[in-house]
Amino acid sequence: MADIEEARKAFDRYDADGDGFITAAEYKTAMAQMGDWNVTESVAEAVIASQDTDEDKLLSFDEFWGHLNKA
Ligand SMILES: [Ca+2]
Ligand SMILES: [Ca+2]
Repeated sequence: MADIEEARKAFDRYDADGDGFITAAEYKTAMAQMGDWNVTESVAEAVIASQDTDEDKLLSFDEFWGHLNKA
């Protein structure tokens, strides 16, 4: 069971504009800031798609949290 406070902090790090959704571009930028330059646009899109249960190309906190608890 993941910690929801920690998950929220991690989510906020990815959600650069704070609109409550992580886009592929935000994910890519956040990974680059953490030093992972291997995450290209298409890798970021694949990561978002793998967790995006309603398929709107955006990762909501519920989807992010659901994925953590599935792992
Ligand atoms: Ca956002
Ligand atoms: Ca979604």
